[in-house]
Amino acid sequence: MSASTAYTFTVRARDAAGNVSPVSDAVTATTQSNGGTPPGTTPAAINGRLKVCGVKLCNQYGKPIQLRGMSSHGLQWYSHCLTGGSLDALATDWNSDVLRISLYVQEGGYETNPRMFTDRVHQLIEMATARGMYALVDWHQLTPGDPNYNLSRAKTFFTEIAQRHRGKTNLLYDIANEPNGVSWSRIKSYAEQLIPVIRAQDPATPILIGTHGWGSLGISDGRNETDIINNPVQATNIMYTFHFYAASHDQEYLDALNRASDRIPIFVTEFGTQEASGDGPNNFTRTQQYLDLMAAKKISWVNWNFSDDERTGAVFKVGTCNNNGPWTGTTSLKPAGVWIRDRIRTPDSFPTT
Ligand code: IDC
Repeated sequence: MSASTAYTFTVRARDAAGNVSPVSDAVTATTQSNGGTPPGTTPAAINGRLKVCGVKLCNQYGKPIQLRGMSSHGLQWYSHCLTGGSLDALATDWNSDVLRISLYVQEGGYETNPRMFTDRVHQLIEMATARGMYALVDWHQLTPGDPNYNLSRAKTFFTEIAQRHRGKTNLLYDIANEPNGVSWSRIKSYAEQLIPVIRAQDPATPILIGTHGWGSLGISDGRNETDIINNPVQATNIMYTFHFYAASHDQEYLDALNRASDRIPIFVTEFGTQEASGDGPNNFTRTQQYLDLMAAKKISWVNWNFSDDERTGAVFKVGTCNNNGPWTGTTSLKPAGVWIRDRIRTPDSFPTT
């Protein structure tokens, strides 16, 4: 088709559970061919700018949706797993809606070279965008666990990210991975200092806030979601994050997610099918219970992680990244990778048990 050929096409959006929407919901777009993928057929093009609506995440038409996808490993260690080929596979073989870009702050991450790491995040946002995925920018603070320790770094980083990318409609900002050893009120204070700085650049991108007890809604600290419900962050278009590792976190955590998601907007920005170490045996039965709950409630999720480290939770076999693939299909995948790829690709094949 020539570059000037205009055509009309109709896409039927894949919704939360991966269902193709009824024709009445179909989006009709008229555009010009550029010889590539028709605009309007990718998750980011179909759903457009996201917005928190009540306790859900909604697309540009105000319809609740669920995003599913993968988190990178730490960019300081596994950046080489994020290539044109691997991200093509994530977008078109895995059918992932979202890439979480995991920028560790410590442990050899951002603080050691802010310029280089910020540039790499810019590049990965562009790579996700070119493939029609949402880009979830993860400020992966972890040790120390009090996000206030990195507040001034976070202001610098997010100011530049938000200023550069505010024209895009496919971003999400995760401002504090897994706060730990810190009270909810201190996390809230951090969020209320950082959010206005981001909003000054970018008023529209949803902002995700880590919860106490390593993103457990406080459960790992012997607390619970009422700390947040009774003292919410004073800002709009925000969500709270929940993380779980299915072989370590059982019914008490599942119950907390179930309760809290009726009261506050939740995004599961990280989970594993194995133990909290990201290693050890997979518990797929328990994970499926979480996935069923998240599908029923349209809670978006991101799995840890899209790398080839030696742990069971890294989806690729050791050596895949240095060999530059193969990235598609299942030959390079560990068991957790085979399992989670299926749930991202064809979630409806795994109905509630
Ligand atoms: C792990 C990495 C591992 C790294 C460790 C410390 O897999 O290579 O040495 O972090 O940084 C989390 C964290 C995430 C962890 C992951 C698995 O958000 O950084 O990754 N996990 O332990 N929370 C619960 C589990």
